[in-house]
Amino acid sequence: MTQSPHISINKGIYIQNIYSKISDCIRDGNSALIRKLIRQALDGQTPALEILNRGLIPGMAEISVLFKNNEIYIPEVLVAANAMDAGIELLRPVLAQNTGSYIATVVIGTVKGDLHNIGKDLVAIMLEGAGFRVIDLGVDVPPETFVRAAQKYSAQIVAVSALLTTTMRMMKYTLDELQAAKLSPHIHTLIGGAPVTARFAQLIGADGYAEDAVSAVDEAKRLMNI
Ligand code: B12
Repeated sequence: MTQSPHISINKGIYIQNIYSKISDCIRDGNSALIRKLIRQALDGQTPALEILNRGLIPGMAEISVLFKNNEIYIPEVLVAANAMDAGIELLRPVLAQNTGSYIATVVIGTVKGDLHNIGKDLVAIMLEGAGFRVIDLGVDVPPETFVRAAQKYSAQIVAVSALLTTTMRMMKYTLDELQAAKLSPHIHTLIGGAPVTARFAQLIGADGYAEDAVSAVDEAKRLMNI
């Protein structure tokens, strides 16, 4: 039976409403309500990626603008980041589902001196969902820890995140350490984070760059010749 146009328009408005409520929850730091809304949306068969891209990400983008304009401060940003994390945790099992066999192993982390984890976590989740084995080293990761993990897990890709202009240079040190370690076979490096550009990636000799989590998957596949 085909759905009546009224029902589908109403459903569209309802979903749109959920997206904007999810965004509001990020701003208000309301983790409890965000969990409830995401469960509702998932129960209603809303794709997890849509919830991420149309609810959570715009919510965090709003926070970024408010923070930049000094309309909110670190404590509010932290509360918003916690709500974002609460939402991501619910989407993780859906986004990171994979078939069981791995394309390749990726070691990922945020560079030393940098505590931003949200974007790096999203990249990790999307890579996992696309069939990569992901070893997440967390935040504030020194170059030598990247090298040791790459060796230990026989990684094919090392993915490095930085969100501060002051920690971008740590990406170069990390890549230099990886190169100096002469790991064999050659490890591909993939970098990203809000201040990072393709030009910067080229400048420091990274093999790949992506501006968001979805294109990070394409870029990782390109590096693996898939
Ligand atoms: C949340 C946040 C925080 C939170 C972090 C909480 C957490 N658990 O992560 C807290 C409050 C702790 C924080 C602290 C600080 N922050 Co802050 N923070 C932000 C904010 C508002 C949002 C970042 C975020 O989560 N975005 C959402 C995610 C989804 O986007 P994303 O991180 O960009 O990730 C995407 C892409 O970049 C890409 N990507 C990310 N990583 C990778 C990795 C790879 C391999 C690839 C391929 C792609 C990729 O894919 C992701 C998904 O699509 C940004 C604003 C901004 N415009 O970025 C400021 C911002 C990054 N912070 C800033 C500053 C200044 C700080 C502090 C120095 C503030 C202070 N005075 O203490 C401290 C630094 C602490 C430290 N040592 O790291 C500045 C940086 C300015 C600069 N030019 O360097 C920004 C830009 C805000 C601003 N406009 O002033 N911050």
